Amino acid sequence: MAEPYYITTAISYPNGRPHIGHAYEAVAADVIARFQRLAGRDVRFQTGTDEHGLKMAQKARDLGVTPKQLADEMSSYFIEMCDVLNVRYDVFLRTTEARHHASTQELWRRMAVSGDIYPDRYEGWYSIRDEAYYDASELIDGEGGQKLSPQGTPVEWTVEESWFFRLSAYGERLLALYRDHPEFIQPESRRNEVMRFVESGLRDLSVSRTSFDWGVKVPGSEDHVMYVWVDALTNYLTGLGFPDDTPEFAKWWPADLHLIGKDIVRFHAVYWPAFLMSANVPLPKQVFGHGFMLNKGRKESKSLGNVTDPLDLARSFGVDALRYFLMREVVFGQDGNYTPAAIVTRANAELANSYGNLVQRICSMIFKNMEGEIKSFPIAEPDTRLLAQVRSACAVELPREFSALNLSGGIEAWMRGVFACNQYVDEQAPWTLKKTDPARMEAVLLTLFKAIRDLTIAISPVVPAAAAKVLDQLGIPDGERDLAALADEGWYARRVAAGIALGQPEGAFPRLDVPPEEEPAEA
Ligand code: ME8
Repeated sequence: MAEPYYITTAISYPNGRPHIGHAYEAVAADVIARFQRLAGRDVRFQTGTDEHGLKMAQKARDLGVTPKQLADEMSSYFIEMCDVLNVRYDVFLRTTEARHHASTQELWRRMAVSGDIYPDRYEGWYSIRDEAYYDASELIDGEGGQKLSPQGTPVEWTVEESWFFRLSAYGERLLALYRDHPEFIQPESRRNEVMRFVESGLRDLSVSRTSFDWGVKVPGSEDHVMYVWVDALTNYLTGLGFPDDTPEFAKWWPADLHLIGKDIVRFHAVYWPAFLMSANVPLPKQVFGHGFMLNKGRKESKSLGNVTDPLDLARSFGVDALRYFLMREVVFGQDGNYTPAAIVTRANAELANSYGNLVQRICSMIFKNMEGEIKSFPIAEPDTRLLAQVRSACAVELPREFSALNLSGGIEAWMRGVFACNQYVDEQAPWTLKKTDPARMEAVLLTLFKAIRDLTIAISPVVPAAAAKVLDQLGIPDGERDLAALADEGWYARRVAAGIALGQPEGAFPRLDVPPEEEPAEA
C-alpha cells in the first residue's frame, strides 16, 4: 500500500483578495504534492482560510458587512485562485465550519486537562495585522516614535482578563525537539532563529480575548473567544476529523509537512508543538518556512499601490509559465523578486526555447519524415549516453532535490537534461542525416522521443497542464506518467506495440511577448 503523505499550506486571512504571496505558497505546495504523487505516495493536501480574529472583525466593520459575509466572499476568491492556478487540494478548510469549532474546543479541553490553561490578566503589546503578541524588547521604533512589531506592523497596548497557556513550561522539551529532529524546522536559518527565540526564555501565552466575540468560544467560559492562532493552527487536525477516531486521522496524522511563510514560523514551530505536547497529540514531522515574493524588492501592500492580482499574471502569461517562474526563479526558502518581464524572460528562455522548441521540432520531424511511426531502432553509443544523462536528471537528481524541497535545484537538474538533448540534436544533426543516412536519422529522433518522454514526466508537477498535453501527443498512457514508469524499461516496447502514430504536434509552450512597460529596464 502506498505510504501516506499529508501536506498543508497556511490558511490565509480572507480579509482581502489573494496576492502573489498566497499564489506562491499554494503553487509550491501543489508542486510538492504532485511530486509526491508522482513518487507513488498517497497524498492528502489541505489548504483553506483563517476566518476569525480581530483583523477580520475590523475589516468587516470598515466595510459595513459581517465578518462571516466578508469571509464568505473572500474565501471564494482563494478557492478560485486554486482552481485557476491548477492547485489540486483535497480539503479546503474554513475555520468558521462547525466541525472546526468542535475540534478546537476539544484541543483546548485537553490542554486544560493537562493543567496548562489558567486565568490571568494580559498587559502587553498586540499587533492586529500579525494577530500576534510581542514582548517590548522585540519592538522597533517607527516614524514619530511609534512602536512597531518586528514585522513593521503597528502594535497597541492591550489590557485584558484572559486565559493563558503555560508555554514557559515547554522550553526544554521544544529545544530537545529541535536538537533531536533537526529536520523539524527548515530551512536551517529559520531553525536557528527559532532556537534563539526559545533559548531566550518563553513567556506564557494569552490565548483568549473578551473585547470582541468573533472566534471560537472557550469551553466553559463563553464570554471568551480563543486567540485566533489557537484556532487557526488546529485546522490541520480538523480536516482529518479530529477529535474523532477517524480512518483519516489514523492514516494521515502526523502531517509530513506544514508549508508556511517565514513570518509565521514562530507560531508553527513553537506554539503549535507546545499545544500538541500539552494535548498529547503527536507532532508534525516538518515545518518549512519559505521566503517572500517581493515586487521589485518591496513587499506588496495596498498603501504602496503595488498589489498584483496573481490571476492577472496567470491570464497574461499562462498558468504553467507562472508556476514555472515561481518555482524556478529563487532558491526555495529565500526571498525572491518578480516582475512581469522576469516571468516572460524565464518562461521564454527555458520553457519555450530550450524545452518547448525541442519537443516541437522533434515531434514534427517524426511526423513529417517517419509518418509519426514509433518503432524499434538500433541504438548507438551517443544515444545510450544521452538517455543515461536524461534518466539520471529525471529519475535521480530531480526526485532527490524535490524530496529535499530544493525545488529550484530540481528544476535546474531537469534543465541539464534538456540541455543535453539540445546538444545531442546539434551534434547528431538529424536534418543532415535525412539526406545522408535516413535510418540513423530515425534512431536519433526516436532516442529524442524517449528522452522527451522522461523529461516531460519529471517536470509535470511544475507544469501539469502543458506536460499532460505533451504526454497525450506522445501517446503515453495515463497510468504510465510517474516515477515508477520512468524506471520501467518495458515502456518503449509497449509504446511500439500500441502502434499509435504521432500526429502533427501542437505547441504546448507559447513564446510570450515581453510586456512593453518593462522593456527599457530589461534591455
Ligand atoms: O499568516 N510571499 O495568513 P496570511 C510569500 N492566517 N508568502 C507570503 C507573502 C509573500 N509576499 N505574504 C504572505 C496568515 N505570505 C495566517 C496563517 S496558518 C495556521 C495561519 C504567506 O493570509 C504567509 O507567510 O497573512 C503565510 O504562510 C500565507 O502566505 C498566508 O498569509
